[in-house]
Amino acid sequence: MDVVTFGETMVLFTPESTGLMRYAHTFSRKFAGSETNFAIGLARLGHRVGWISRVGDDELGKALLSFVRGEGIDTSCVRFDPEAPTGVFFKELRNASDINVYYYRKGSAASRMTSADLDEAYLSRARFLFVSGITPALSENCREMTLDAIRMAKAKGLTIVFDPNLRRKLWSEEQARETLLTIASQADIILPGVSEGAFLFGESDPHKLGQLFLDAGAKLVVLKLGKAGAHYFTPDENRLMPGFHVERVVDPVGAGDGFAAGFVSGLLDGLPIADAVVRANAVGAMVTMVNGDIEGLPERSDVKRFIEATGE
Ligand code: KDG
Repeated sequence: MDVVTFGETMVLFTPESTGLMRYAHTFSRKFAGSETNFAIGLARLGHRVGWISRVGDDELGKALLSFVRGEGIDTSCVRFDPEAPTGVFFKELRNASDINVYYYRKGSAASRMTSADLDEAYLSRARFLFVSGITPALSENCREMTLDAIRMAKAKGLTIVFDPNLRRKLWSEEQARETLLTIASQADIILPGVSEGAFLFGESDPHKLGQLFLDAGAKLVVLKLGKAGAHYFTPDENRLMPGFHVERVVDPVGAGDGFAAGFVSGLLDGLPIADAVVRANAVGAMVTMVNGDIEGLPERSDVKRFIEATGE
């Protein structure tokens, strides 16, 4: 396996209409969760990914698991939890720049994961562990599990990739800042957005943020700048890689997960960091053109075409 990740995937209901969701009567049912968005992105680019989680022993949990498995993700470490339901969320697309997310996930099956859901032998089969800052926000047991997964993976020599994925609805500012900084100090590679950097360090200048994340412990920081692209920082160099122009953004949710998939895919292929960031920018941009977190994730040939047609 190339990459292992863990976290909650939910059933996603999206109104068929734009505007206020209170007027929506028909919804399409999809599935989404930062870690499986990322995992499916990687699988579509030809990599092998394993996902650790729990879903409810209910109809939607069964559909979700079949779906993720059908996208080529190894789900041998996903368990059905008979005691709790599969999490659900709604995505209200009032318009492409005004999107609200409503969670119905408290006490969900995935929030009941513990360190016992981690299998050391399974983790050690991969080269990278992808950690999202959403999982430690789900519950105290998930927070402990996240820290244990990082400890285990580091001991086995995996590279830890961390996307802070700040979700303010899930925890208090103090809890979020403390835990995300702790994880940042243990990650090898960190993929923050500027607003997450500002939340963590009270600083919005990209150069200063890059240095702050390096000082916190990361060896490589890729700071996401939205449509401007991304700026990477190592102790030896830093470089801004411009973003791709997108004619019409339909749904930006999930772009960060696509970005992470593109970037890790580049590293798995042995690309120089700059080229991996170009792939990340391209995948992130392509995700925004389609409604849904995963529906716009491209295959390898699509990315190549997009970069040639739109790129530098
Ligand atoms: O990055 C997109 C995710 O935020 C979305 O898929 C839902 O995982 C999700 C979450 O917890 O918000």
